[in-house]
Amino acid sequence: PLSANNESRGTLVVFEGLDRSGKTSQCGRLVSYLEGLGHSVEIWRFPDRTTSVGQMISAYLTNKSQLDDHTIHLLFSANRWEKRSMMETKMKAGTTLIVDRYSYSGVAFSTAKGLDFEWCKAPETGLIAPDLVVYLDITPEKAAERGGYRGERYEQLEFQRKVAQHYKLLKDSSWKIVDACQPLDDVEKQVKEIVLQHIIACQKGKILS
Ligand code: DGP
Ligand code: NA
Ligand code: NA
Repeated sequence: PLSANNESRGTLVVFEGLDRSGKTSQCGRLVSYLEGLGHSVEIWRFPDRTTSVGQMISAYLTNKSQLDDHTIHLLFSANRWEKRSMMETKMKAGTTLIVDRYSYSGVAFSTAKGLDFEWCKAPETGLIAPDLVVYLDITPEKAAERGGYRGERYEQLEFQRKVAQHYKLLKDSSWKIVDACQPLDDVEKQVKEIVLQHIIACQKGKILS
């Protein structure tokens, strides 16, 4: 695993939250902001639907295929694993990665279906640990009101309620929770502050060590 003190290592920032919590647009705004400040930064997302594993996931999410709950869980995990070495390469080169969903989605969505917590966590072990997780906190009802559900498999209010409950069990010391019911510009401002502070703290830690 990558050490947090690796000299020129980029920072791994993960965004999590329910569907329609605003992750994708906040990630975009944040990356533009950091680029503007001269940071080396890239936006990533999981699932990455461009790979062959990702295409199987996409077919499942759009209800074009049926898969056993355990099988799709492992495919989501495999999709993160197939990107691991590229993530490591980028981070070692000093690039900060802003990632739209990661292992917490894997565990929250599958445990919401009733799968065992430890079983769900196991295949995530050994992936690069995030330095910071920004959780965009929105009630399932507010998220549904925003509209824009694309009719994908998990985009239903009742299921999103379960996902929200399971996300709450995953919160750890790497998490910063942002109230995503606020106007988008306020969310953006808070996200920028939190992430920039964290990147600067990580860099200071590296210089001092
Ligand atoms: P997105 O492209 O961010 O809208 O994600 C697609 C859907 O897949 C969304 O409902 C969240 C869900 N999802 C993302 N990652 C995982 C995962 O690792 N496991 C499971 N079961 N669902 C996931
Ligand atoms: Na979605
Ligand atoms: Na999204």
